[in-house]
Amino acid sequence: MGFHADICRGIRRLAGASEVTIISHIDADGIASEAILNEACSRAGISNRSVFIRQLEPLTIGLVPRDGSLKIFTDLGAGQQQLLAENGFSADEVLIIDHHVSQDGDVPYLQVNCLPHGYNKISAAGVSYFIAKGMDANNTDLAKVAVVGNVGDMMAREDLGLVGPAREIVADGERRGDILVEGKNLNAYGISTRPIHICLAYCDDPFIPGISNNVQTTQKFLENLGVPVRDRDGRWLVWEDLPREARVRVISALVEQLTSHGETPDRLLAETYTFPGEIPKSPVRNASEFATVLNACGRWSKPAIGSAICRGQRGEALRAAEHMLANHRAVIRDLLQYILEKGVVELSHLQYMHVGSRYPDTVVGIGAGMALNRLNWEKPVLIMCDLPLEPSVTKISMRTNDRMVRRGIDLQQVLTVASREIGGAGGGHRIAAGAYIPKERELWFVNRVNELLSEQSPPPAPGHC
Ligand SMILES: [Mn+2]
Repeated sequence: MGFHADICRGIRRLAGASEVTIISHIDADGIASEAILNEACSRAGISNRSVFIRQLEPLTIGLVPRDGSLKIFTDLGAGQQQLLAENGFSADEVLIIDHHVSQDGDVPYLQVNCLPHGYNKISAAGVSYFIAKGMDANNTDLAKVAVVGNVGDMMAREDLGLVGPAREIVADGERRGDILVEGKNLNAYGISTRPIHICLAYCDDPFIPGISNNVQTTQKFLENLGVPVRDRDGRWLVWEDLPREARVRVISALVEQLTSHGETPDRLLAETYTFPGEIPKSPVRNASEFATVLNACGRWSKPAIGSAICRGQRGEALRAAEHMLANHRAVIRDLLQYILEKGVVELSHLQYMHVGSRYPDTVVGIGAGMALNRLNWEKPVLIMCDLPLEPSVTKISMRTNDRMVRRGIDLQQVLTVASREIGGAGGGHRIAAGAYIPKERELWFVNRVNELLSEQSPPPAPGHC
């Protein structure tokens, strides 16, 4: 059966329901998926309600209502089918819309999942979008939200733009005028909201020698190029403000900066998705910044606000989200500082540390990713943290980068294998993954992960140090 046939079956199941419960994940992709399905159901006159959960596991399954509604699990569920079966959910009351690795259980649930069909560059919001579009062709106004979910789940990262079936979503949004697609724009976060020198200095993919992590030098670099960093009223300019000619000048200089340091400029440019319907400099003006807004809502336990923003609410909802975003950034800055100051323990193929219960477990992975940019990028970072509600469990967050993934590192695999060996559970993606393990096995676990990483690493090339 093809992906398209699965989508059609999902549409039939959904369109036949009179009442729906959407169970979704609290990250950007989960919130975007929920918003798309929520909107599609509401427009079709299907009564629906939503439940957001951090992870589908024995502790949270009780949040899924036992009623006559069709339970749509989105951005989760594929890997937890046995859990659903064990909890007595029947095949005809469940629809799974996911993009994670699927694990069959005792009950054959209807699943719309791109992954078994070989599409690993579409997120749950993308799959949800195809269902919504199939229900009603007018739902293509949700393409923008689907792109946000895909970008939030790093689907555009490796190829510097969305690829495969996700191109259809981009094209739908572009055709409607909802998405401005720029093929070769600066591959940096914050092109709509951050002062240009900050935007460039925070760029870590690619790492630009002399620019990355160097705000003051970057401001001088721009001034030397004759590129203004402030407008006539003294306000900081953002990348989006720059005329094309000035952008070209900056990019040429950055290419030179990279090549003169023996680095390739391959990752300097990427396709970007800007939303012309949003106010310039708004935090929802482009896909990657919009995704951060959703992540902030999820991580501060207000996913419904993120969903409302996806469904078009602004005003109070956006103000609340901006407040969470500011909070989110302050905590992450603090966490990053803590990791760098306290220092990681280095093993042969891994660097790790334990942050205890100082930070909410939902931001630890982001901190790990940011810390990696300041640490030895060849060794994946593993951060452990306590879970206040579950003292016997330790949460693990791991991050690596594209270069290591290209060399064969797969964090999803090492965490799945190592946690399974001690009765824990792990999952995620090659570049970013997480796990829950018994607290008393922490030391054993980091050594086992180190060992598994060493098996994935090719022997060092001659002359490599
Ligand atoms: Mn996802």
